[in-house]
Parts: sequence; structure tokens; C-alpha cells
Amino acid sequence: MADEVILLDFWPSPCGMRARIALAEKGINYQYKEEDLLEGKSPLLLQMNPVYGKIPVLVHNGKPISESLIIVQYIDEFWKDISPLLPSDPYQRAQARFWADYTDKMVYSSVKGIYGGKGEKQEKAKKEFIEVLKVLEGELGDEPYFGGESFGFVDVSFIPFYCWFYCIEKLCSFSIEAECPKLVAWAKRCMQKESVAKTLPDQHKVCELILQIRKRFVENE
Ligand code: GS8
Repeated sequence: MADEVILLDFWPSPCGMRARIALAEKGINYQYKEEDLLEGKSPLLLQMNPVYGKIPVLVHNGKPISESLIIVQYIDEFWKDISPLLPSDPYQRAQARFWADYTDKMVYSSVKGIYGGKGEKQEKAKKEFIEVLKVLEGELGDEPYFGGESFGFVDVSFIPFYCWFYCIEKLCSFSIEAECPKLVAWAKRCMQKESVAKTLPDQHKVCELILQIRKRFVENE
């Protein structure tokens, strides 16, 4: 019997995009279920992720898996013979996990500080965001991908944030490309991949939603 794969997701979510890109890299057919988080959470989401109640959740043959980086690793392990995302060498695997975790902790938190903050708080988040990008740019070095010659786990973990860059630049009035040209070249390279291009939503659409969320939760504080 074919696997039943369902993804509970919310379209602008970078965490959700990680799961979508990994599934696309492996060519897995799945059912996409949109959770409109601005309107609330479905009973299915609360049932499948009772601990955090957050998207993304991958439901594989009825069994839920939560937390985007865990989902991507699960996808890579389950469909291990198709386009591997993590390296096979244990040390290289540990390094890839380290950098994926870094994007999770550091990129995500500074992005949140930018779109969810204003004034000094936002300025501090902007500085942190640039520092974090520079660290990542250093780690990339002159390789085409964080995975070296091939697109891998760290690339999947980080590239979803690219479709938020336009809005971040707009909110903080600066150019990410001027700060980190190699990183933006990497992002453009990743966009050449079908799995990424078909997953990342239009940056203007993402920005419209972010500005709407800010109006609702930040600007009226
Ligand atoms: C974060 C998921 C998350 O923040 C992961 O999957 O990597 N560490 C988790 N999900 C948000 C949507 S934006 O990306 C979410 O579900 N928020 C609803 C809530 O906080 O209640």
C-alpha cells in the first residue's frame, strides 16, 4: 500500500517550507492541509501536535511528527535512497545538524525580533540578524551550497527565510545583498532548484501578510 503523507502547514511559515522542500527533493506525493493560524487552530492540529500546537506537522501513515528540523531528518531517513540531504559521515552529519540548529535558533529569533518589534528592539534585532548572516556566509565560504557540491540539510533549513528578506529590508531600510553578497548569490542558486522555486511563496505576498500581522499585533501595542 502506498504511504499516506499529510502535511499540516501555514503557507508563509519558513518552518513549514523546510518540510515542503524536503518532500519535493524526494519527490513524495502528499496532501497539503493549510492551517490558517490567523483564524485559529484546527482540532486536527491540536490532536496531532498536542504538546506545542504548532505547524508544521507531518502525518505519515497516521503517525505525527513535529518540529521542522526533526521532520526534515525523518523524511531524509525514511526515503534515504532518494537525494540524501544529510551527509553519511558521522562527523559531517553532526556539523550539518549544528548549522541547521544555528539557523533555527539564531536566524529565526532575529527575524522574529524584526517583524515583531519596533524602535530600539527592532534595531537590535536587525544588528543581530546581519551578524548571524555574516557567520553563515563565513560557513558557506566558496562552496556552492552549505552541503558542499550538493544541496543539503543546512540549505533546506535556511533557504525558506530568503522569501522574507524583501520584507526585512523594507522594515529596516537596508540591503542584505550589500551586507552579504555571497549569501544572496547562494540563495539565488538555491532558487534555481525546482524544489525551492515551487515552495517559496512570492516575497511581496509574504510581506503583505507580515505587514498585516504587524498592524494587528505590533503597531497598536
Ligand atoms: C517552530 C514552529 C513554529 O513556530 C519548528 O517546527 O521548527 N520549532 C518549531 N510554528 C508557528 C508558525 S510560523 O513558523 C506556529 O505554528 N505558531 C502557532 C503558535 O505559536 O501557536
